[in-house]
Amino acid sequence: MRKLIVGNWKMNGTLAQLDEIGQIQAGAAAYDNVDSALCLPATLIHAAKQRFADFQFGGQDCHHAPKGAHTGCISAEMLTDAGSAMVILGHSERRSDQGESDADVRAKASAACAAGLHVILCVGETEAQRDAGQTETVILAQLMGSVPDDIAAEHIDIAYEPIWAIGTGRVPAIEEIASVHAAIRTHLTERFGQAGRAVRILYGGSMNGDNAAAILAVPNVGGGLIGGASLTAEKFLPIIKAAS
Ligand code: 3PY
Repeated sequence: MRKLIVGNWKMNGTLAQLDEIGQIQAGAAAYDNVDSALCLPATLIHAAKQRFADFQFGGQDCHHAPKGAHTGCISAEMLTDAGSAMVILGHSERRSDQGESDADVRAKASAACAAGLHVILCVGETEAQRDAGQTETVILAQLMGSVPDDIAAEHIDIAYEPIWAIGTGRVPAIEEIASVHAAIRTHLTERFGQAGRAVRILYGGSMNGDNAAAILAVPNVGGGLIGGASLTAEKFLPIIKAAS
């Protein structure tokens, strides 16, 4: 299975960063056996797609409704209109900052698929849940609650992002990553049959050029969702290279 390396720019980047995006796109072209993409602030997607038409861009959230009186929100159709191919949904920062529930994420995922977007759906446990030995229970409950039953498996990837590893420089042991990814794979195949085997399960949380090769070699790790290390070509390209 081809690996997918997606940068999550979060609330970073203005038009001044278009040149950096150009360097990422140019460098990533050398690794044509890897799928790479950047999920940008919504304000940058159209300009980036206009300048770098061959590269894949995405958003970081969308509303569940197609349009209407939702001040400040962005619909899935607006993301496709701006040039997005994908959208990150259910990131832990949105689950905590905006109070998004599994049901919210599920509704957004259905809306995104209906608009033709590929969904990268995030799950992850807190440090307290991990310490209490609840990691698998939490992850499986999030998958059950937030992945729509009728979603076509080829339209979704799952990103496993332990919350305590995001932006902290800490990563789980390789065995922990292997065990959570295996549990996610079992859930997907039990639920979606053969199609569940083709869903990529990305790892996210402090992935960088130094640890990417070891993490990407773990069975059932189909790529990475990268935060801070995706903001510059200098840091992001080594991760894409490690996936090649
Ligand atoms: C991180 O690695 O910081 C992320 O949250 C990626 O989504």
